[in-house]
Amino acid sequence: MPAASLLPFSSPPGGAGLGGGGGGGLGGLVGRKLSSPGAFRLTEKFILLLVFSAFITLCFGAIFFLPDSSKLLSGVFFHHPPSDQRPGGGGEEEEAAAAVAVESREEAAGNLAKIREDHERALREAKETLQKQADEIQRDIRRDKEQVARDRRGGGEGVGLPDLPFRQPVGAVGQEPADPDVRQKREKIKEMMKYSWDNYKLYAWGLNELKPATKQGHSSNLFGHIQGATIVDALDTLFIMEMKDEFAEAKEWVEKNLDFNVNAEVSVFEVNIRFVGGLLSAYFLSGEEVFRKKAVELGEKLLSAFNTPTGIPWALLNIKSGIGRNWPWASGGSSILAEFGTLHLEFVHLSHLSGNPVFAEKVMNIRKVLNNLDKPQGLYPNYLNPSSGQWGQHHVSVGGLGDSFYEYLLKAWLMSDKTDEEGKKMYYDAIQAIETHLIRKSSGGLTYIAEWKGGLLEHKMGHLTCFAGGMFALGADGAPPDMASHLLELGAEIARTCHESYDRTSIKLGPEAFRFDGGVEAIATRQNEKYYILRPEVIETYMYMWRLTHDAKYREWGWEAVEALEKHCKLDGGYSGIRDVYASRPSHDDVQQSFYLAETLKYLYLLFSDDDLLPFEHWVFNTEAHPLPVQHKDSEIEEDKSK
Ligand code: DMJ
Repeated sequence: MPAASLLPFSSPPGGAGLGGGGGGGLGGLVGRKLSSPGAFRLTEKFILLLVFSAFITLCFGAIFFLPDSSKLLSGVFFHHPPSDQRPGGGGEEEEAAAAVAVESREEAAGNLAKIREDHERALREAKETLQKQADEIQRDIRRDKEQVARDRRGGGEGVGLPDLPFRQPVGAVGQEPADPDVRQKREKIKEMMKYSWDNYKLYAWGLNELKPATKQGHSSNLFGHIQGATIVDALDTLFIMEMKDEFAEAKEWVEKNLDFNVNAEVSVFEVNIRFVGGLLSAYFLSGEEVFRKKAVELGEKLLSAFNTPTGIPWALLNIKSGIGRNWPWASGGSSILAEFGTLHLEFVHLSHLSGNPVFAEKVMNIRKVLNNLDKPQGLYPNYLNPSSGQWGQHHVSVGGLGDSFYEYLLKAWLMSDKTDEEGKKMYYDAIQAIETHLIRKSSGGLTYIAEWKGGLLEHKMGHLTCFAGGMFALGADGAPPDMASHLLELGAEIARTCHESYDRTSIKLGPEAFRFDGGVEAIATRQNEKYYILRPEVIETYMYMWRLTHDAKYREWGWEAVEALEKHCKLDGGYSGIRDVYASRPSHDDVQQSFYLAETLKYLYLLFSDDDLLPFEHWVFNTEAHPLPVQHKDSEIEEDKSK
């Protein structure tokens, strides 16, 4: 999780927009009775725009049309009448006086030129400020107009969507595996899902997550006051496991209770990958319109995050006021690469589903900003300032703070049916630089991905980084010739290293980060890196490696993880993370993360399913394991011919 830090609640006051609240103010003055409050705001903004425009014109008039002030000033300020008007003209005295007068006039002219220059600069600055405000008002008016149009079509945000005939993509459901042993293991994983769901339902229904030890709800501040993270994150897992009753109750909760009209400061990244991603997948799998409507509604709320000088979005956004900011700990007010770089897949689909190109435009602009920047050694630092458009600290990571940026470049290309050449180039260029500067082999023969801090390597690999094994393997087919031959092998090596990090613990589940220095390999040495919070990345890589190689060891390793989860993480009230994976009697952190249902259990289920369930030619997984359909060139969404 790239942005794992705590988010303090400091919700800014609600938007005090122009004319908001009733028919007072300018809206009242013009005395028109309009049907919606949005229309009052619009009128007021038009008037303000007129006032600003008039003022700007006046300012310019002041420069160009007022009489030349230097002429006026020469007489008024310095009192030097021309020589022929002075008494007793002539003689040396007079010449000296004349010389002084000439000098004074020159000095005066100089002063006047300076005054004029200052005067013009001040007016120019005032004009620019006013112009900026006028632009903002114009943007606001445009937004309000769109909202009024939506309201007229009936309802609130996200409604009035274009008619889109639903065609279920290939592979939304799969066949039963033929092998009884595999079938049984898959059934066991489905039981684990049912256990997680039932306990969540019993103790934390409608809240974000479950505390399985104390049997109560857990609210993460990543979602502000948005509720139901586990429900939305679990929807598609319930669907593909054919847990129909549970899917129906989840859908009903979304219809009746999922509410984005809350005064909530949220993590744009987390809300996008879990809520937007979860709703999109639920729509593409089931065709239920409520999911499309909710996804677009939430996407529209997130758009305000892009209101920065560069269009690189804020990390945090109050979805009521539209005010954004960055994590206080992020280098010099920077946005985070893995956060702003992990919106692309969802936003491209949002444009398609809403008929509104704005979503895709926003994420394409992110690419533009990145492409215009110099990359140190071809690497992307984790921090980018959204105001200056400059990198913050030169820290590079394929784990936390960087990870899913790379994942989304590759998957954007795959999701576009391999037409997004820009995404492809950015991905393979980045991977080449990562191979050169970050990937190393330990003396014990384990390949790992180190972190880069201003040119120095830290020989540590995070659990989060383990997803990269699957990513390298997925991108092997289609890579430039000099990389294609070894990317699959690199994926296999990373899978092996990450398996070692699990195998070298007492509970056979791996730590948050492990090191390759101080005489150890693939072992956590710091107490604060020894925890396991039900993360999916290692199992994710097993799943990709299984699909791409059918090497039996990946299923064996996946099954080891199932047994460890059952033995050490299962409590009476659900599944919990572990504080120290090396302790002989592990203690529990008392959180059943929503990504356990969205990712860990889904990837395990897919590992023991046939390849016809969510096949890679038709689906890509967002970074929270929510499947999104490939946008095929020939037909927009391929029909499942078997239906
Ligand atoms: C998930 O929310 C996503 O996988 C994200 O990309 C990073 N980490 C967590 C799970 O570990």
